[in-house]
Amino acid sequence: MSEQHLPLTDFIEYPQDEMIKRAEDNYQHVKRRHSIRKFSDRAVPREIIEQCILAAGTAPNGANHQPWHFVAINNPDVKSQIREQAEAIEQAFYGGRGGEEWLDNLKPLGTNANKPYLEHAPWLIAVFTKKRSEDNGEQKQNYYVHESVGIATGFLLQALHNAGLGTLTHTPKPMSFLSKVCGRDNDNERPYMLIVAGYPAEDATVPAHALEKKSLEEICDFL
Ligand code: IYR
Repeated sequence: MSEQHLPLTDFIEYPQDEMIKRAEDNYQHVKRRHSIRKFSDRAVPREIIEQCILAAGTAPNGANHQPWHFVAINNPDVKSQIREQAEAIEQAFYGGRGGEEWLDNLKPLGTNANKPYLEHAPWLIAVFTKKRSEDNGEQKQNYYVHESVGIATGFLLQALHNAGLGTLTHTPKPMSFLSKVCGRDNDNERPYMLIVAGYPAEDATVPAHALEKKSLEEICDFL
């Protein structure tokens, strides 16, 4: 493809005081995103999920090959298959497979092998990485696949939160069952993460431990 550039016309410049306000407001907004594990079964329109996945698809990525695929699941039968298989894996994990240190580190979160939210939440979004992408029937190599899909998943979580939905990242280990359930069991794609999205249940809680965030000094140096 030949190199063609277009003028940047959609960048918005704000006065500096407004930039500070926007940065602060965004921090206040994103810090209200919490991983929740009790979801309401209230329906969420598909259009909201579509817009959030479109937002995820704008993430910066290697050579713009967009090495991701999303499977948005609302079907109760598919959700119950996912719950059943995820719980079997988590039973092995919590039964000892996770190892003593990991299981100890999870205690403050109060998580266990029961995952009712995989059925209760209206939407599960399975995120897949792709080693190669197709371009006019041609296979092309993808680059920085994990970095790219990680950023896209971050965009997706932010979009879902911004739309007013509760979210949870779920990574049962191993996750290969998701490939089969989602019909993407091939040599090219691997499950990366499962995102749960919906309204929080009325009695949803946040573990106190999860609210302890490192200070700016701890996470950042300015040189
Ligand atoms: N996948 C398990 C265990 C788990 C692991 C981490 I690291 C967490 O931050 C939370 C849970 C589960 O979902 O219970």
